[in-house]
Amino acid sequence: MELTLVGLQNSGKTTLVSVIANGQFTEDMIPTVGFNMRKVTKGSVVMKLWDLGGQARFRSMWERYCRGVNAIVYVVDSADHAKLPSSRMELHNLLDRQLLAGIPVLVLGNKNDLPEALSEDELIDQLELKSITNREVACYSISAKNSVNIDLTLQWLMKHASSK
Ligand SMILES: Nc1nc2c(ncn2[C@@H]2O[C@H](COP(=O)(O)OP(=O)(O)OP(=O)(O)O)[C@@H](O)[C@H]2O)c(=O)[nH]1
Ligand SMILES: [Mg+2]
Repeated sequence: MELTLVGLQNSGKTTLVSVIANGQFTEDMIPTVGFNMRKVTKGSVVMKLWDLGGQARFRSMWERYCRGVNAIVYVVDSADHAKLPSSRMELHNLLDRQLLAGIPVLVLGNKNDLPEALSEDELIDQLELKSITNREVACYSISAKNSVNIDLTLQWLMKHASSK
């Protein structure tokens, strides 16, 4: 199974990969330059995770690394209200690409341990997820830091492992 993680810088993509891989949370993270690839085995499934840089200068690569994957994981910092409009714009921009048609998307509102974090329903609203009707979309509120809803996330991903 191949997955690509995208989303704005500082949303917690690399942190999430490391939590999925070995349960480790680190406060001091280095922004991803370009991309990282990590293979993680869960049960009988080998997941190939493409973890892309979220800074503006790397966003033009997102489409290329999303082509042909089983699912796109779009990570949002649900406590960073100021960045939500640009997060919404980048998400819809990406999903408008013809070559990515039909690929399921899992939107993760990360950092739900922070008091100002938006709920799932608020994220669905703010990111206009209801307007995406040409593919499967799910949205979970998670905390990579406290390992909240990581099991739910993995379940969703496993469900899409064999759907390609
Ligand atoms: N409070 C809180 N902080 C988190 C959580 N997940 C990640 N962080 C912090 O958010 C910061 C950014 O995390 P990264 O994983 O580097 O973010 P990224 O999305 O990979 O960023 P780029 O590689 O630049 O795109 C780090 O300081 C993490 O410790 C979380 O669930 N809760
Ligand atoms: Mg990163």
